[in-house]
Amino acid sequence: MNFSEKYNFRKKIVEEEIEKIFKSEKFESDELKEIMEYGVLNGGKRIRPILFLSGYELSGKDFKKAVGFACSLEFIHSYSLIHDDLPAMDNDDLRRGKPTCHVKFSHYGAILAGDALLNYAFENMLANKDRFESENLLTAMEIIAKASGNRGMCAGQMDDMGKTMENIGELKNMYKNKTGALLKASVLGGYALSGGDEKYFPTLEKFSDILGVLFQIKDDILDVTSTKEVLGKPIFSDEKNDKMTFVSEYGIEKCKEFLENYKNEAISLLNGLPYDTTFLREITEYTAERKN
Ligand code: GRG
Repeated sequence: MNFSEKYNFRKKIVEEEIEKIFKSEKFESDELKEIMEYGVLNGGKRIRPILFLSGYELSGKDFKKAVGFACSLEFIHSYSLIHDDLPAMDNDDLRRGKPTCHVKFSHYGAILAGDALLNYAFENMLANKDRFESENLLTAMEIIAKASGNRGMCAGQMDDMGKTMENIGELKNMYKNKTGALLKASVLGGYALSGGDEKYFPTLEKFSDILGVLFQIKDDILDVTSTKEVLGKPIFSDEKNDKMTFVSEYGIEKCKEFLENYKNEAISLLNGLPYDTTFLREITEYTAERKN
């Protein structure tokens, strides 16, 4: 299989699993279920669960065993997007080419669906408890819990919403938390769930930190070079919101240079691991070259 076949194979399996979860789960409120399902199953690259599975299979395990658990990363990511789109935050009407949850349903529905998805993510991780060593499961959950809250994504979102970035160091730190933390937790969480050798954690951490920066620089570039149709959301949103970005600070050409350098640095870290890192290398390349 070439890279896109491998990627799409995993994407399809993850999406089928999410659909299965929504079908089999008992929901107290059909209205809430509808909004949660819409928020998760309306497209998306599914890069976090796919990264999680790549971390899981790094030490030679079969990724299929971890698919159920991996869906939790998409639940957390989807909650963050639903809340990010709200009028109190980025106030976006379009996500993945479709009306955002609060536009299609209601503000309270979008808030509650986000809350429910975050909680359900952890319920779903625990639903997998008999399939994995308890210690590995707890370590993976700890990594993901820390990355999602005040030590990671929420802290980054808080800074993005309320703080004027004074310099590139502050911008990088905000991105490291807002976007990078969950991407990093996806790789490390998957590796931890597989019981991978702790010795290689620091290298994987460095790798996924760089992957997060890479992802964000590309996001900043796409915001000014892509189209609404391809991105599925408005372009020039950072400029509109008067936000400092890598592109506003350095310009597109310099950012493309950064992408190349970070990509090479990430790949050389992967080359230092005693595993088959082909797929993670390909994901890194895809992150730098993606169109949406
Ligand atoms: C509301 C707590 C809270 C956090 C929101 C992730 C986030 C924090 C906001 C999203 C804002 C944004 C556009 C960030 C840039 C990077 C990013 C996370 C893009 C969206 O993720 P993709 O590209 O989206 O993986 P798909 O649609 O493919 O799932």
